[in-house]
Amino acid sequence: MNTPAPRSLTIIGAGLAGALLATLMARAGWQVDVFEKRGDPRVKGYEGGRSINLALAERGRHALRIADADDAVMRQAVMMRGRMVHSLDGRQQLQRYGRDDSEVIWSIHRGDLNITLLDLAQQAGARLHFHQRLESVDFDTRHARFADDDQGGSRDIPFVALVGADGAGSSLRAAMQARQDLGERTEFLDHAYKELEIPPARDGGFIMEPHALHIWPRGHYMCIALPNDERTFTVTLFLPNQGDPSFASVRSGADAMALFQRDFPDAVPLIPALEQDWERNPTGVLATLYLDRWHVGAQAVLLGDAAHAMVPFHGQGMNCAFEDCVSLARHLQQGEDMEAAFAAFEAERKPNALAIQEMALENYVEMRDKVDDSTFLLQRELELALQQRHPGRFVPHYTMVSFMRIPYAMAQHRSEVQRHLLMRHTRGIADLAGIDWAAVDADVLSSLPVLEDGAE
Ligand code: FAD
Ligand code: 8R5
Repeated sequence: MNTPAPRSLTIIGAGLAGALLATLMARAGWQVDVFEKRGDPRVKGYEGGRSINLALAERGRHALRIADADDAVMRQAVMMRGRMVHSLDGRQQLQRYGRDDSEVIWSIHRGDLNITLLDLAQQAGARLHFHQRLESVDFDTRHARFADDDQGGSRDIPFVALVGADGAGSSLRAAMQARQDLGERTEFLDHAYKELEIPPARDGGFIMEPHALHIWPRGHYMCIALPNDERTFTVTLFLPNQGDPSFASVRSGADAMALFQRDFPDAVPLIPALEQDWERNPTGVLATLYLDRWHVGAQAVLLGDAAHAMVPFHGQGMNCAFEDCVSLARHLQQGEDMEAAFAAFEAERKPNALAIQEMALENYVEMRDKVDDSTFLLQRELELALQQRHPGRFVPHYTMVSFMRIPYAMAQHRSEVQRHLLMRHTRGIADLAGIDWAAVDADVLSSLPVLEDGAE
């Protein structure tokens, strides 16, 4: 094979970010090759993890719109209007995420989404190579070695520049780290998760409210459930690794059943294969990955989970990865040389990735411990009232993260200011009637400038 031309990219990983970036760059006239260790999901059926649904929010949708993928993806999406909070006594209460049905998140099928994006990438002219696992990189001769886990054997492929879209366990990251210290650090959360399934009702419909993200908050742990378009729900139990209850104390399917009967009794009749699911499905680990550097010269750059894997509690991992793709594609097309484009991309995205990583960790405490707490609910009421009194100025935290495209770091900073304001003005007060509105309004006006959305 000849040395590839410039304006050429070799993308590692045909997952969510790899497939989207391939589409964007091939459309811009670049020569794009994508190497994926798994088989083509369009041929054999999806081999990915069993977790089939993901929450898509505005940041992700915006990126899909740029790639003309939004319509195809949204055809199978299930609207989630808010949190359906399940109390221990079985009561359910919907807490809306936004003002109306224009501010909602969407549950989408990971396999279908991946297939849609792969089709688009191919139509745009990207070449997709399956069963090609990146094994090693020779940065001096600019060759990457790929192993074929299906047929056996391996081959060396020349490259101009590599993009690591190969997920949290990135092989490209390991190869880059061997070449230059990336300052890699992984922080494991002392909690893990297990997935279980709720099948459709006897009549074939949804057995619970479909248009919500269900949460069973229980203090130090929680269950959630997201709807699938095939009328099932995927339930995820998040539990500490140590203590009681924990993955150390709940070991067998029978232990899990006992835990559910005690703490999630309304969910028990909905999960007929609870014990089998528990024993069959692997326990998932949760971690945050921090890097000081995302690129090595003009030769390689990381994005998505490979650069900044995060805990799932804000439902933003994919959304953030899609924003990365749009950003990298923009910098590459601006005509800068490859190294300048990688550096500008990293400078733009790294602070924002860090911000959503931190907010994701914080949202675990909110979901598992606060959503049924009266202080939190009063602060939430005040938040909504202030949104109405000061449109564009006081914007709720969840709205900035999920329904806007302002940089995550800006959302984080404003949320911090707002959180303190909400705490100050609700202290010792039982309901909104006790609020000193003049004082709150003055505080809002002095501490929160009007917010411009990050529309491009
Ligand atoms: P991936 O989608 O993981 O893709 C990586 C690809 O690289 C894979 O196809 C893999 O096979 C391939 N690969 C790996 N190693 C190699 C190699 N050596 N050579 C070649 N190919 C390789 N995010 C949200 O925004 N909302 C959610 O609701 C949400 N829910 C989630 C639920 C679960 C159970 C999990 C695990 C994650 C969830 N996320 C969610 C996070 C989201 O899945 C990730 O942030 C997103 O997939 C990152 O995209 P990526 O392309 O960087 O990585
Ligand atoms: N990821 C999500 C949210 C925020 C919901 C809220 C939370 C499961 C492994 Cl835990 C979680 C959210 O604040 O009310 N939006 O989308 C997705 C989440 O977990 C996903 C399904 C998950 C990794 C297991």
